[in-house]
Amino acid sequence: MHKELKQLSQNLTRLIGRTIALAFLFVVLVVGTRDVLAQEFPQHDLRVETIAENLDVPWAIAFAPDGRIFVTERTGALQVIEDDSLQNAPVLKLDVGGAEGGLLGLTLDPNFEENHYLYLYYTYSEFLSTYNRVSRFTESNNSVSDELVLIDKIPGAAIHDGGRIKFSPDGKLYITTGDAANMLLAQNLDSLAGKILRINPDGTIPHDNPFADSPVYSYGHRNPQGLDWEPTSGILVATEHGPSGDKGFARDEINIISAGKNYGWPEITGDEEDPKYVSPIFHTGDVAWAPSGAAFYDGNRIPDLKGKFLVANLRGVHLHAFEIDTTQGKILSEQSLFSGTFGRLRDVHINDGYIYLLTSNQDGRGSPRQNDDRILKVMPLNQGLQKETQEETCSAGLELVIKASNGNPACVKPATKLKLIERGWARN
Ligand SMILES: [Ca+2]
Repeated sequence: MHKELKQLSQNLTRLIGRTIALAFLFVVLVVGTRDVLAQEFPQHDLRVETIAENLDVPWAIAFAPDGRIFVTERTGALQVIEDDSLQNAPVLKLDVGGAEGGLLGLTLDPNFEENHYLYLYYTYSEFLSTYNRVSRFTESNNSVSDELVLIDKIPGAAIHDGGRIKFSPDGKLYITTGDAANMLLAQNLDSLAGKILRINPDGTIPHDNPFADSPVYSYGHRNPQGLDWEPTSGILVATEHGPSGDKGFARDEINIISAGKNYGWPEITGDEEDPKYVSPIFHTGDVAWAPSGAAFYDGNRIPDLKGKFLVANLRGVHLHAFEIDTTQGKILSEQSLFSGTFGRLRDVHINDGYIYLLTSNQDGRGSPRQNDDRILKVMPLNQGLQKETQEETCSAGLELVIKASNGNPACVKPATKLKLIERGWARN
């Protein structure tokens, strides 16, 4: 009897042990899988999904009107995501130089649907020198050709290569350049280093630039890597890496950029003031955030972030949201999102009211997680849950089409919609 009881007790213990192990496995499998696919942030009413992974230091992202997503990898490849999947073959593979330089900025022509022009900023080596250039390519069927160099011999180095390119609302191409590890160049108006440049889309110099026959728009910058225009005022705001590497204090900056102004590097930093220079409207003091890409949130899907200036931070491992009074140059409020969750963030981009983030944990300064680097899509918390039933809506000025091949919805310009339907790519 005792023996049977002992046996029964042993069996029960084993059964409980297995049940616990199975339950644990279930939690690991289910929660683990969920962790890769989507993460919820109830405190912000947000949900984050991974839309591409195993990228190699993604640096900039651009959305074509036909639904394709282009992304640069710093190591030299331009990749494309089509039908929700990262294509095997890169659009372009460039031989790049410059350690922390490489294939950096990317933007599409505002009239991409007509001309298929795609712009890239990249670092290259020539003999013993390192330079950066901005080139225009023509895209066709996920490949590019006909490189036209728009601006060349921007001083480059292993660090401080700038690299963000963006079209302004008035159709000029803006380019951020770093001081190429030579701080004196930032104050030299004859050098393209440590500047924000402004050119026409064909590489010529706009007649209304602040310095005659010069692409220089503003100067005295150390290493700006993010910029965007406030949608309501049209005011340009830029992020800039402060001198944690040169001077031992961080002082990463947010600047309001005006034509022809001098932003002080390396003469003043932080709260220092001098009538010759423009001081930042915000700096990070002793803490290095290493701010990179930035974008004003102009969508409607996430009302809490409406109008806010979002900044992707590398060393700060978070997304920062600033409410800025741009005409007064004052920060009204600020908040930190996703702190530490995704690691280093290189860029933030808004498309159709969603926020896209690029992680940068493979860049040699981070701790890569499983499936890094990734492209993340930030959406309202309830969006994913209601995906099946919720009717798709598009932002103002865009219309909904259904892709013929897979039934997926897409938001496009009305003129594009007609063309896509004509080509049989989409149906109503
Ligand atoms: Ca400054």
